[in-house]
Amino acid sequence: MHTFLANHELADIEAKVTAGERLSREDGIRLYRSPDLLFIGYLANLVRTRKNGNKTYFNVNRHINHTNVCKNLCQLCAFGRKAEDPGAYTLSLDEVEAKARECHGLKISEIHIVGGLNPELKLDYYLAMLRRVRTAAPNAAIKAFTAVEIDYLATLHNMSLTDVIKALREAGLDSLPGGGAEIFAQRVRDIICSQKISARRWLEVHAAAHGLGMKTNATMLYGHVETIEERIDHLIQLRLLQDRTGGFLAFIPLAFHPRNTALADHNLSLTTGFDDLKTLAIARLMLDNFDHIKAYWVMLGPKIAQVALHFGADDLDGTVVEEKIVHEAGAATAQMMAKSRLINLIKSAGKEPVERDTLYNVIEEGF
Ligand code: V47
Repeated sequence: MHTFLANHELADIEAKVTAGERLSREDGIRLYRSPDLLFIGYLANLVRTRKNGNKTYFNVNRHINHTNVCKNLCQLCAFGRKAEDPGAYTLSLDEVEAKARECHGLKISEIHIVGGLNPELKLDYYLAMLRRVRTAAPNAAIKAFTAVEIDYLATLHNMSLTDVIKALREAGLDSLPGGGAEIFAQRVRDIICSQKISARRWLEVHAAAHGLGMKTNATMLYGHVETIEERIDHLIQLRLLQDRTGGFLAFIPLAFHPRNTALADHNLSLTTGFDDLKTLAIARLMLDNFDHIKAYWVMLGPKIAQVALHFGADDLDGTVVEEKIVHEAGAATAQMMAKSRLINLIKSAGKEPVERDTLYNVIEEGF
């Protein structure tokens, strides 16, 4: 058997990875405690290559954030506003439709819609929005509404999660994005998002979507007050749900940006490149039943996102267009990336760019 270093402190984990065996909670914690980033990256790259070869997926997408008015106002978030605050906004259906219409000419294959929990907006607004976007951009899949928004609608209208998701799907919804998961440990949620739904409810929403055959994504917000153990426990809970349903498409680690949030004075700094790459790599190793690990350049910066393609990530998201959530929290990245630049980042990392749709069907390759 080929080994990187036979007497390495992580040699037993390497043996498990090469044999395709599942890593334990303890293995995950040991990986985090090890400073040997290159070794961890090497292991993650083995798995990445086994699952996706040399391909790196990307999609041509755009974001629409229909409102920043939110009743939760999570401590981690710089985007949400009270209705009466300066800068609070809610897009009219005409405005949302106009943004979707722009996508048609731009060959955008996915529209990512999320917003705050605005008490003025009821299910009829969401259904009308989906119908209008579907008509305005018939070739784009609609990935919309985090588990937090789905729960909000179900509670507001006293409906089951399944009935809400069914109604949204009939109006045009294709999949759910992975936001709102944060860190599942309640200790952490009490500090960073005390008003948000519990971990259990987040997982219930995704299970309900999967039960209807709808695919979803999963995220983890890291780099604030969580411990390494809480990160690994988060990954293990996702892995358990994926064992049950198989409904997750991709996992996206989200690097916390403290500026303009209520956590800004907790003495938190931006995540380091070292932690970003280690987290991506450990996610790739722990989430053995996820096909895709996404590097989100908006939060990582394009340079770390590119290097991440050798540390377990096989997907580089995306053209994006008009990202607001992390830019309100001080992200220094641009608000969009041209398709040609994404392709260049992937090719110059020695990987093969593959343009994909929401479900990872190939739209174009051989760039
Ligand atoms: O839910 C909020 C996070 C998420 C901050 O599914 C913050 O394909 C960092 O979920 N610093 C929204 N992060 C983004 C998201 C996402 C992004 C790209 C692709 C997909 C996908 C999903 O961003 C929120 C929250 O977890 N967030 N505030 C902040 N200050």
